[in-house]
Amino acid sequence: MALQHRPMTSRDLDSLTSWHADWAGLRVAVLGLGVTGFSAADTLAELGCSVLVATKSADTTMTEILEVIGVELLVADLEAGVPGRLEEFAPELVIVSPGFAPHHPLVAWAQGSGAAVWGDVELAWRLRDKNGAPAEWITVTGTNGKTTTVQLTAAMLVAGGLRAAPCGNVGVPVLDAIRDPGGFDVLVVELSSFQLHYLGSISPWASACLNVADDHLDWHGSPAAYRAAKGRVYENTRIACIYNKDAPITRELVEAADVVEGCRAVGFGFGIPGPSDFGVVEGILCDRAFLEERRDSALEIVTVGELADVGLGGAHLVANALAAAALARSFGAPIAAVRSALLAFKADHHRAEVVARHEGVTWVDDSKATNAHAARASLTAFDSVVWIVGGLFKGASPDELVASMSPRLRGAIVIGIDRTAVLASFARHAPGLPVMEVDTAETEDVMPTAVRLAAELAVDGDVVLLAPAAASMDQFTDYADRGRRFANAVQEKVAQGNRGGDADDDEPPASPSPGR
Ligand code: UMA
Repeated sequence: MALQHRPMTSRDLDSLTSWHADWAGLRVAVLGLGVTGFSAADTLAELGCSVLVATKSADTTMTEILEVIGVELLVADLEAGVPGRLEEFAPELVIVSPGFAPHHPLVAWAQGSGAAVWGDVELAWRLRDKNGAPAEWITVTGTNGKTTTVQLTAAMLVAGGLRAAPCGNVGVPVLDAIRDPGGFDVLVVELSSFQLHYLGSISPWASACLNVADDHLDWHGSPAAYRAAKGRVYENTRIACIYNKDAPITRELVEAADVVEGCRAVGFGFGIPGPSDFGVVEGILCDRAFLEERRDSALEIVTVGELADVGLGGAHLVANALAAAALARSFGAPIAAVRSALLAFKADHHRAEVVARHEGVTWVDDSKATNAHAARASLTAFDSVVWIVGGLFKGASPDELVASMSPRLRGAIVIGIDRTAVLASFARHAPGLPVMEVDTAETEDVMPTAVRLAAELAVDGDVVLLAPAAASMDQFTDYADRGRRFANAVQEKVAQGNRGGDADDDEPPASPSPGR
C-alpha cells in the first residue's frame, strides 16, 4: 500500500546555487539510470545528499557501483504507477532523465508532490563552480545538425587557445563536464528538446537553434510544445542569439525569448550577409558580425569548395559550419582558428559515412538520420538511391518525405517492427516503385536481409542509403548499433561478392511487398 507523503522539509532550494552550498542530507530521487541518471546520482552522492535512483532495470555492475557510493536503488515497473518506496522516500528534489516524457506517471507524480523537479542541466548549472571560476556556456539546439555544430564550435575554440569541450546530448552528461578536474573556459552544450523542456534558468553566453522540423511529437504531445521547448535555448542569453535566416521560425523564437539586455541577434544563411550576419559571398563563408567595420566589410573564413574537401560540402553541413563559426566568434575565437578547425574536421561514424564502394554501387550509412528532416537532407545529396527506411517514427508521418523523395529513388527497403505507415505512404505516393519489406523480427537478421534486398535493386551508379527517418530502438540498441550492423552486413556482402557470390545462391528470392 502506498504511504502518505511526509511533509517536505523547509529546505530552500533557491539557495542551492553553488557546489559549495549546503546540499548535505537533501533527499533527492533520480528518475532513470542511463548516463544522465548515473551522473546525477554520482554527483549528488558526492555532495552528501540522500539519493534514491528509480529505474526499470539495472545491470550488476551498476548495482554494485551504486551500493559502493551509498545510493539506494529502486528497480520497479515505473509505468505501472508510483512505487510505494518512492512515496515513502518523499524526495525534496527529483532529477528527471531526459527520456522521461512529461506525461510519464512518475513525472506527473513528482510535479504534484511538492518536490522541485529539475533536469540534469539545471543541476549542472547550479554546480558549475566546482573547480573555481565557472566555465561560460554556449548552448546549441535544433532538430538536426546539433552534434556536428557543437563539435565544430568546441574545436574552433580549442584552436583559438581556449579550454573548451562539447557536452550534453552529444553523449557526455553536463554534470561530468562540470566535474572535470581540469576545468574549462567554455562548455559547448548540446541540448535536446527533452533537456530544454526540463531546463530551468540557465544564462548562456551565446545560444543557437539551427532549425526546427517536427520530431519527438509523441514525447512533447504537439508540434507547438516541441517548438516552445526549442525556443527555450535562447532564454537569458547574454551576448549573442544565433538564428538561421533560412528557417524563419528560429528568428521568431529569438524574438519571443527574454534575453539579457545588450544581447545581439546574429543570423546565418546561404545569402549575402547583412551587417550582423554570417553568410556566403561568391562561394566564400564570411563573418559580417564580429568585426568593427561590419557596415562595409566582412571577414573571409573558408570556401565552400574547401569545406567539400573535408566532407562538409552538403548544404546542411555548410549551415552547421556557419552557425559554429558564429558561436565561436561570439566568444572571441580568431578567424584563423575557426578556419583551421573547419579544415581539420572529421565526420563521425553513422553520419553520411561511405562504408563501401562495390561494383559501381556506393553504400552509405546515415543511421543518424532519425527523423524526416535529417533523412531529407541526406537523400537530396544523391540522384539515384535505394533507400533503407523505417523504425520508430515517434508520432511523425513519413508521408510527405516519401512523396517528395520518390522521384530520386530506384527503390526502397522497409525495416522496422511496424512498417504499416511507411508502406502505405509508398503505396499512395509511389505506386510503381519497387518496395521490399524486411519482415524478420530477429535483430541479427534485419541488416543482412536489408542489404541483400538492396543489392538486388541497386544498379551501377546508385547509392544504397541507410537514412531511416526514424529512431532505432524497436529493433536496435541505438542508431550507432543500427549503423554498425548495416556496415557489417555490407562488408559481408562485399566479401561474398569477391568470393564469387555463391553464398547468395542459397538465399530465398526477395518478394516485393504486398503493400506497394
Ligand atoms: N527510462 C524509463 N522510462 C522512460 C524513459 C527512460 O524508465 O520513459 C529509464 C531507462 O530505463 C534508463 C534511463 O531512463 O534507465 C535512460 O535515460 P534516458 O532515456 O534519459 O537516456 P540517458 O542514457 O540518460 O541519455 C540521455 C539522452 N537520451 C535521451 O534523451 C533519450 C542522450 O541522448 C544523451 O546523450 C545523454 O542523456 C547525455 O546528455 C541520446 C538521444 O537519443 C543520444 N537523444 C535524443 C536525440 O538526440 O534525438 C533526444
